[in-house]
Amino acid sequence: VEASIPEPQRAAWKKFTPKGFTTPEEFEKECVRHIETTLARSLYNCDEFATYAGTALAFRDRLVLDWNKTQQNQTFADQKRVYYLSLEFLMGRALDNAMLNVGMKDVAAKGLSELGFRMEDIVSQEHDAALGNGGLGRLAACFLDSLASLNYPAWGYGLRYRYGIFKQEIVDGYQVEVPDYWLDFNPWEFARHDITVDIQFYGHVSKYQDDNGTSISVWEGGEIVQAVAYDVPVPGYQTENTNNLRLWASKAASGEFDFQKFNSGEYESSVADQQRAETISAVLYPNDNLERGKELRLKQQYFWCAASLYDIVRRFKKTKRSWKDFPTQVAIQLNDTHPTLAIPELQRILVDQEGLDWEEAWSIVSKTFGYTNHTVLPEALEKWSVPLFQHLLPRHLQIIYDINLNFLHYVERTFPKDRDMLSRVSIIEESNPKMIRMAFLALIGSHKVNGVAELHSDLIKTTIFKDFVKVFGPDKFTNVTNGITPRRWLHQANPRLSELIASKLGGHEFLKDLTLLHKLENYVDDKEFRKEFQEIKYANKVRLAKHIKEANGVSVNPSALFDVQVKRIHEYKRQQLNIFGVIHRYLAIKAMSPEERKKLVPRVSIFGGKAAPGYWMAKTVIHLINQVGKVVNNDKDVGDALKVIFLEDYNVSKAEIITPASDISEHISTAGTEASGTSNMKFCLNGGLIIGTCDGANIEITREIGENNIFLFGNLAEDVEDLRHSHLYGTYTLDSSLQAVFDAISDGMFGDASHFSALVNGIVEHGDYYLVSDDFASYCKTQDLIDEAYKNQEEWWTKCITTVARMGFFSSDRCIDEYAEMIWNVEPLPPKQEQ
Ligand code: GL7
Repeated sequence: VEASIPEPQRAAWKKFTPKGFTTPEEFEKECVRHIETTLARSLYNCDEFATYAGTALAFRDRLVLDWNKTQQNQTFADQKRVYYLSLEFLMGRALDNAMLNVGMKDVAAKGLSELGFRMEDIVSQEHDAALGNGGLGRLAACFLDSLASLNYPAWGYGLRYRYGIFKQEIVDGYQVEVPDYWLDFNPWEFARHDITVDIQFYGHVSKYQDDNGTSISVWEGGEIVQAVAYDVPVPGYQTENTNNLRLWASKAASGEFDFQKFNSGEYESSVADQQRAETISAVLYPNDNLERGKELRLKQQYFWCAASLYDIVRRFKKTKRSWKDFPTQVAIQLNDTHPTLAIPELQRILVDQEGLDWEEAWSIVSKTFGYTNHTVLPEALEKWSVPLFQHLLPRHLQIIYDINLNFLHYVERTFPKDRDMLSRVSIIEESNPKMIRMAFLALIGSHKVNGVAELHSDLIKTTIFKDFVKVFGPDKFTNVTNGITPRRWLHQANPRLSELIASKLGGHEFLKDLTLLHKLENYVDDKEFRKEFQEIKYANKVRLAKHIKEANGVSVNPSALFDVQVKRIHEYKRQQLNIFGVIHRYLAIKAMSPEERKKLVPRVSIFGGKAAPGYWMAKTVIHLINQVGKVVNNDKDVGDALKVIFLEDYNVSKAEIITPASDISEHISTAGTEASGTSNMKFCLNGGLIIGTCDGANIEITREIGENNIFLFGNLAEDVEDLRHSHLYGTYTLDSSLQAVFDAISDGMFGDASHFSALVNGIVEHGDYYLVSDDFASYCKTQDLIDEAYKNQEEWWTKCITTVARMGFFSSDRCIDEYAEMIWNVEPLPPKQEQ
């Protein structure tokens, strides 16, 4: 390809390709140029936002150059690529990350200060890219960072929502949702108006005979919506490698604008059709661990899968290889079941459009996909009704039926005696209406299925996929324990700690190989190091206290023990257990003499997280936390001994402030419910300890850091079933201190008790599904142990430092290498050296 361009042209191009800046002066020049010419602003109306924009555009120029080279390099190398399909990418802010990855933050900071601005103020102007709900979406973002940093040829595919996850406001103690329109100014995306795909919906299937007399199915009629590509560069850390995240936006297809209507004066309704097409990618569904079976959601899924598959197939076809090479050139990872439609879609492309026979096509399809399961919660498992499917995607329904038929024939032959097996493993659930079980389709159409922590990967094999282990054998199932990127969650969020570590380890190499952290164990007893470590934690707490003062108007003491639970609000995550514990503590304080109170370890209980807008119980929990805060924070008897804070609108950029400031964080889900959790890893990496149940990745964290460095409590996953049973059918008495908490609530101590009756009754009368009462005593006892441990400051800091030193395993780099080796079979592609 290169040779086809004449030398003089190449030389001219090379001569004029921008080189990018390296000094503060060069950065300033680029920044000012963008402010003046791209934004049409000047010295006299240049505020912090304009300066953010100028800075972002200057760095974008730099990323784009690397990105162009990377894409060209990947095309020429013609090796296997990974495609990560995810409906959510919770990216957060991009500028700080770009500056650090390129290694030019200091240069920019110097330049900015010469222009009269502080780096911190500029960085905080950026709007979070919040195209995700919680852990699942953030994991996808960490994976992109690792894929780029490790030089894997990889693309992310997602949807370009016009509205990301809603903004949360707290009004009178209640959550109010405000739309997150985030695209006013987004310098990080490139609209590719030339890269479009027509996506079909509805219609019917007709059968025809081709020239050889074989029957072919043709999907006809219905409507067409256009997918337009928006590309986002994803820079790697200290590498030129810059990958692509392609997000699809929906638009009315070009032929779709109804000129008939237009000419007959129905201009408005013609525009309305246009808008209807655009609603497909308009909004992120705000549910975490819950599926609601809405038609528009299914439309989103197909729209995105079909556009991505078309794109992937188009790229493959350019290589002129034969179809059997497809699985050796293409690995597609399904982030949960949301992209499962990609499986029947690829089968449809191969059979209906490319003319392969069914068996050959299926052998290609089922070697291409890998499926990651992220939850065993029954309410989160996707099922779509057959009538809805029939209406929206008639051809795909036929294909799914055929996949199922072939599969069931195989099962029948293999297990002729187990007559119930067929209905248990069928993709179609024989309910009314019939339902398509997406997890089964994903599993059957993939060559590997993985869970996200050891316990979770074991659980899927004994619960939801038990029969499939018999059918396919255990080797189809594997585990990849989640991880986090140390670039964002240590280097960016906690720069002082990152520098301290670098000063002891002889550089920042640990940010690329996190296992190097183990060398910090040599400094556990080093006085200077300990002092510095403590000072950093204190400074981070001061920063959070400042934020709390600004946001909540409450003064908190930075020397108090900061106890943090920030994550989506969900009954299984048990924020209710935490707030009941806080009430218990409050009652205890009230019963003490002033002398006794003085001996207490002062505590700040910090909560944050969004409730799904339709999740009433979760909203009640938020309300209770705020009501408790109102009472406790204004009680003169309590003073510094206890403060209760609910931080509004928890998101990635707030997490970057909160995580480094925690002393103890709570990961207290009912055992067996949290697939992994990833914020647990972030807190430990930042030198905070955790209180947790034996659930998800807490178990592996314990194994790595040692039992002495974590506060575990509560029942085990294996006991949950029996405990639930005994609530419903056994004799059972409520723990007396929990009873006292409930009495305080029903006495109206925190306002109108009727507001909270469902929360209490769920435990007292309706079986306590999440086993709050079973774990309450053990939880409170463990909180007391934490107070005791905190009093022994020397030992406390030893635990914190040891924890950091032992967190090397939880880098998302390790995850990505595991996926690459066990599932994708792809190799890194280092950037080409400049000649
Ligand atoms: C989740 C799990 O709940 C969470 O434990 C896990 O860490 C995360 C990433 O694997 O995936 N599953 C899920 O449906 N959501 C999650 O965050 C929304």
